[in-house]
Amino acid sequence: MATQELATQVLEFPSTPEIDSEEEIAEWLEAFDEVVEGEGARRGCELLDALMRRARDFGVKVPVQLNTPYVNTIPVEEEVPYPGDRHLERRIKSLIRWNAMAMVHRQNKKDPGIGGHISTYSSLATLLEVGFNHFFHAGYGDQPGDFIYFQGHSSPGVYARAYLEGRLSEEQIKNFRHELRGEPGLPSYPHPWLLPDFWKFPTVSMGLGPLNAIYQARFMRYLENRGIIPATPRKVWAFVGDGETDEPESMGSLTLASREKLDNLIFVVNCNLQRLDGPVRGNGKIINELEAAFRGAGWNVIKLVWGSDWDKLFARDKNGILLKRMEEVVDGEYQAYKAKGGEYIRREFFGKYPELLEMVADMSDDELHRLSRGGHDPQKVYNAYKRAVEHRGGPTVILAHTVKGYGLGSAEARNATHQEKKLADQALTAFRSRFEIPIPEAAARDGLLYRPGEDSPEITYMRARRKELGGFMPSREVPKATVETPGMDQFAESIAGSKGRGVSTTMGYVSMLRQLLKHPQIGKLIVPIIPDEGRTFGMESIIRQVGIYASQGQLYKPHDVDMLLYYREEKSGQILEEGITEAGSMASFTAAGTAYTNYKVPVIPFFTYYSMFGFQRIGDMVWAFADSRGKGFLMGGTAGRTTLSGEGLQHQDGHSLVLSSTVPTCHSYDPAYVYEIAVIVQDGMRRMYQEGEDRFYYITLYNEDYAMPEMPSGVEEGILRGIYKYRAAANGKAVVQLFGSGPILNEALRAQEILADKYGIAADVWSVTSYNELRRDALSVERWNRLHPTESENRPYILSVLDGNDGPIVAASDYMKSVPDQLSPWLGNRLVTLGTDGFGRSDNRQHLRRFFEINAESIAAAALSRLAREGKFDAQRAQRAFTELGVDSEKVDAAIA
Ligand SMILES: Cc1ncc(C[n+]2csc(CCOP(=O)(O)OP(=O)(O)O)c2C)c(N)n1
Ligand SMILES: [Mg+2]
Repeated sequence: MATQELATQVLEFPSTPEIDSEEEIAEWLEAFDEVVEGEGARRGCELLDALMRRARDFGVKVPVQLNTPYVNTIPVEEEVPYPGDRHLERRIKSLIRWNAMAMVHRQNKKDPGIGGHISTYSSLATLLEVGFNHFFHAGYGDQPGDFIYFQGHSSPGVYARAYLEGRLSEEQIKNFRHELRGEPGLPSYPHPWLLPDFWKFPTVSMGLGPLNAIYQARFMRYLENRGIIPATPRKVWAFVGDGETDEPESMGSLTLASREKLDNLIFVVNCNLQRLDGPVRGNGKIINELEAAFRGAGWNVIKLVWGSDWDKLFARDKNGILLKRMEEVVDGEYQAYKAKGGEYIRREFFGKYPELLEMVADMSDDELHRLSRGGHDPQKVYNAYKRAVEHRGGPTVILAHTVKGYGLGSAEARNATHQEKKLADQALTAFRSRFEIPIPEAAARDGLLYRPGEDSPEITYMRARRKELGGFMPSREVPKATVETPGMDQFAESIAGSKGRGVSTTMGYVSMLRQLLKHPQIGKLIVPIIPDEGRTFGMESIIRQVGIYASQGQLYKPHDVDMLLYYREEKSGQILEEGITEAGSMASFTAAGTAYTNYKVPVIPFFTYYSMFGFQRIGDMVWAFADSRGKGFLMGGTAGRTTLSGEGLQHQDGHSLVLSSTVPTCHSYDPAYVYEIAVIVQDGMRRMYQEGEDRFYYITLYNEDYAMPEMPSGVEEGILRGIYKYRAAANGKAVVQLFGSGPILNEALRAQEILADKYGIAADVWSVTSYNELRRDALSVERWNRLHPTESENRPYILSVLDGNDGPIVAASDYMKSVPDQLSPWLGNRLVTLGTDGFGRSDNRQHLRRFFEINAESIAAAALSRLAREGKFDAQRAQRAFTELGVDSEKVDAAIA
């Protein structure tokens, strides 16, 4: 029968066999048993797999089975022996455990409330140590080695190892979480900003590590496929908390990793079954839940559930009763076993079935308590890592069963263990005995740090292992900046103006980008990133020019292939077209923006997106980007609450400039003209890539078309520092100063004409490219003045520019009033701010600007009103002006409407 016909007769898989088929089933099972017993489990698996495939060919509906039994994925007979010195490695690990615990304990005794964590690392120690001793490569040729995203809260363990290695001093360890004492200290968590030669990746905000790791692995392939770096066996390892997997960021991009066949990516989920408050899945099994999710997403899943001491019990388990019991028990119980000890385990776990009790009759309670979990057994961990490293064709996740607070006595596996900072005297001495720390009991009670002598077997071994693997980790290095960035001649077209043609700043930026991509030296270093908005921004020509990166090339003939601007995908494509994921795009921006240190290639990312869906949606990722000392350009397209017409409340952005101002290394600009963008981008590239400054940019881009003027002479400094006079009053000395930003500069210019023509008021117009830069300058000048009362005062840039320019200042932009208000401490009551506070509306620009009172008429009326208050203009005349100009004095306030 043809498959087609069969497919129409799809059969449901019966949950219970029919009575009359029992005999047949028994025969099949017998045959299967023979295969497994004779040729091993793997053969059985192959057989089943073949059967399933055949069933599918015949259209037989096969039930989806995403979970395997609650045992190790790697059967004991397939394990290879451990290659290291188990005894010495245990000694080393014990010392690290001790010092990690002691550094937190001591600090909290000395400075109660300073915090720190001891139970995350205690569960992770073996998983990290097997990696450090056998897997984590520090370098490949002249390329850096593996990338490791550590669980943020395990930092004390990573510090303690570096202390034993002699890389961190005792003084640093003693100043854990005391960074501000005039002595070298250590930050709480992985922060490249604070410890720039050590940490590479900030991970402590849950979910960002796993997401960034996926895109890092993908970006590595991108650089390889584009021929920018050589292909190496380098891996990205991400150590993730099981609680952390609740974050949508952790799990949201799993399919990208399998789709892109990222076999350079390994997740290790530390399944200690607990998060901060209590169990992760008390009523279920986090390992199984994650297994199904990862397998469903196409990952290679390695369950690492049980330690080697269970193997002999499995060997005794002829009828599967042990496994049955393991399947029955939920995580809340597994946690309780570790918290309550051997007698409880015997009664509650093994006691359920007489055969099970019998199975462990010869074991003491203590032995039952010590029956280990996979993530604490170096032999099992080694084998899982080996499999993961050797796996080809896709990413691997290792689900490692561990115990939170392992070895911490009464804190082990308790709900409160995450918050535990100090141990009682008795717990400290018990820890010392259990892990054989060679210090006197009294010293143990004080939580003394302990480092064996330089020539001790432990230190010698650690160093030798790291030498073999290429050096110490983590470690962050920044090569000296060598890029010669282009001068303004590169931007000739952008500063020439549009010769009267209406263009938007977005269009101007896109052609600037197109030119940059052609630059002989830096062209190939540009990384354009877009989350499915290329057409919105008119970037089709760039797609045609440099292609979209597609690891598989283009497996189809695009329908528009005959057109000039067809959808071009290729293996060496330059654009990262991420699809609809701002978080994923930001992760790519992070990988690209830190490539200057992580890959030693100074690529220059331009991430162009819908400004509304930037800072407010992925602000935490931007913060981590800054911590990473990331560089590049965030380009906020479709900016402005009133310039993006029609789209309404959820799309119209009037506040990203408020949010961007909160990030210390982010330099925000709100340019009106294309030449302003050119000056900012040119200088930004120079500062970041030629001078090596740790900074990045946020630049708004608007979609309103108007004539772009040619760049006037001498405005560069003003553009960069935040303000310059664009057009002075035509007749007489100005009595009012009008500040405009973005397209609202045009409204200010129109207001200037209205004031002059209708009311005889002379006004100057200024383009304010960055209130935030002006504020930062003023704050720093003011601080200096405060700290040096005997010296003569310096003046903030904004005040020196305004010298001799009198009268009230009306500042209008397409952003919230708090943006210009950043300058109020220095402009005092001269400042009148107009802005777009409140929710957006669906209408056109004209109506939107009237509604938000930022149109030319509102600006002019505001100027007259202020002049009237100052006695410089007749108040009645000012009130009439509102009516004449169509500004409704009794209209509802957009800020609250
Ligand atoms: C985004 C975010 N939310 C909350 C926290 C606070 N927090 C720190 S650790 C933690 C629990 C972590 O549990 P898990 O991921 O299971 O790690 P474990 O310590 O158990 O290994 C929480 C909620 C955080 N660091 N980041
Ligand atoms: Mg956990």
